[in-house]
Amino acid sequence: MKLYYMPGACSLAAHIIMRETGQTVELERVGRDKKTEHGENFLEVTPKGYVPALRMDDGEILTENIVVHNYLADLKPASKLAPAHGTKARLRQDELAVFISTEIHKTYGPMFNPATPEEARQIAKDKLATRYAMIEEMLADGRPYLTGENFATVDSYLFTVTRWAEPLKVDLSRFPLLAAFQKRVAERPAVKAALEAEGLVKAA
Ligand SMILES: N[C@@H](CCC(=O)N[C@@H](CS)C(=O)NCC(=O)O)C(=O)O
Repeated sequence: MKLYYMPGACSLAAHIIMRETGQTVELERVGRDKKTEHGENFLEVTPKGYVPALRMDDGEILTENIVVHNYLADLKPASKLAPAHGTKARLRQDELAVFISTEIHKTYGPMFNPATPEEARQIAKDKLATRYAMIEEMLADGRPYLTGENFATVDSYLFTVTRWAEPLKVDLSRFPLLAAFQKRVAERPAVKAALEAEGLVKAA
């Protein structure tokens, strides 16, 4: 399997999941010009032009974060990154994944565009504050990860998008449990390895 990625983009979540589940990690970096590091035209890989895109072993391309995350986790159920299909636990995890995607990930999106005016940035920041308050509330019972004791796909996703707060000047200082969560996830060996492989931290 090959993961098309951009360093530090949302594709980091799938990358972490591949490492957490012990799958062989083949990475292909995509540039802003939509050319990959080995000269592929990324728009021919996926006309959406978005990472993550996963080239599966049968050669087909899979896109959309949540679907890619669940596919990778379901390949390795023993890793327990996603509960079994058809269970209430899976339903709740999927609910959370969609919340992270539509309410958090996609709220950051416009802030990456230098043309987005300050007023729109502030609206996005205010919305993020209300969404992160809900995450903080979830963590208030002392659970280490979003769904409880086990690291799951949604933890990888939340960690990845929340890394953008600092460069985009989103103030998360009101959320100490979230800060502890980010630190906890960053300390996982698979996460460290993914961050190093994408050049986001220096190798220890
Ligand atoms: N609907 C897609 C969106 C993925 C997405 O937003 N990818 C961003 C990186 S986080 C991207 O590839 N942006 C490149 C661009 O806008 O040209 C999903 O949920 O997977």
